[in-house]
Amino acid sequence: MMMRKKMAGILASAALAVGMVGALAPTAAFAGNASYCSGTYVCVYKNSGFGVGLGWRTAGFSLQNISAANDNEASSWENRTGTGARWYTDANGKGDCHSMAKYSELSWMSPFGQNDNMSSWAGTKVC
Ligand SMILES: [Ca+2]
Repeated sequence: MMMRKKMAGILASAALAVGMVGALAPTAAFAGNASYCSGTYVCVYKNSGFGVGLGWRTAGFSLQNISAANDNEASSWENRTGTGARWYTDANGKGDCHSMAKYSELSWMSPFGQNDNMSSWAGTKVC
C-alpha cells in the first residue's frame, strides 16, 4: 500500500506538471500509461514504453503541429479512442503519414524508423 501511495503521488505530480488534474481512470485493455492517458484520448510520449507524456487529445481533433518543444520527440503512443488517428513526419500534415489505429498502441517507434520524428498529428482518421 505504501508503494502504491508513493507512486500515486509521483504520478499526480507529473499530471499537474502538464496541467491535467484529478484524472485517474485506468483501462485494463491497454499496456500504456493509464495515469497519463487517463481517458478516451490519443496520447504521445517522449520515451519508449509510454514514458514522459508529451500531450493528449480527444477523438476527432483537427490536424495540428506538435509544439516546438516537443517536435521530433515522440517515441511511443497510444490511441484509446474509437477513432483512428495519424501523425506526420513534417509539420502541417506533410511528410510521411503513420496511422494510429483506434484502440491500439505502439510502445517503441524505433523499429519502424519513426522514432523522434513526429511533427504534426490529427485525430480524425488513419492515413
Ligand atoms: Ca523521444
